[in-house]
Amino acid sequence: MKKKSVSFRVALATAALLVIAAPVSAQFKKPADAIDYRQSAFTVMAAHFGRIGAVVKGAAPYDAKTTAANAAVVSTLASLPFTAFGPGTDKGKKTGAKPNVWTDAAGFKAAADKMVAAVAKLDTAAKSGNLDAVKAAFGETGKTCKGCHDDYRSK
Ligand code: ASC
Repeated sequence: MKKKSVSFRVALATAALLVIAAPVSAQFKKPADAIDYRQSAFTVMAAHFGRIGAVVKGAAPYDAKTTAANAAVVSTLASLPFTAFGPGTDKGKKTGAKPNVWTDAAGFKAAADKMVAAVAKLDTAAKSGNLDAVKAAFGETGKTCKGCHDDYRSK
């Protein structure tokens, strides 16, 4: 193999560092990839949020450890979808996002932040092992999901 020059090595190391340091938001090749990513994150969140919902509604037994694990998943994922609503990701594949996600970006961000904050409280409540606290936090979180759906997502 041909020996690589020092400048080539430096360039390679710099590129590798840039990749590691890049924010998650910058890593989509095309709009459809961003849409897939955010929809996938929402799908997994909804699955785990729904499992907590079944407990809250009494349709499934309360197991503190399982509920805490579900809340931890939701909490880990909560902020991820919002890295994937960048400019130009309003099309490229079917999306339920309304145009005001982009025309009212500040409002959308505020709604997202509310959800993320509510999810953090749900996570804390789930870790406490107190079902009443989980129920209350679940209800508050659900309101923030609905608020964003009402305003920024087409039915
Ligand atoms: C869910 C889920 C949502 C929210 C929302 C709450 O379980 O998938 O998107 O709750 O329906 O109003």
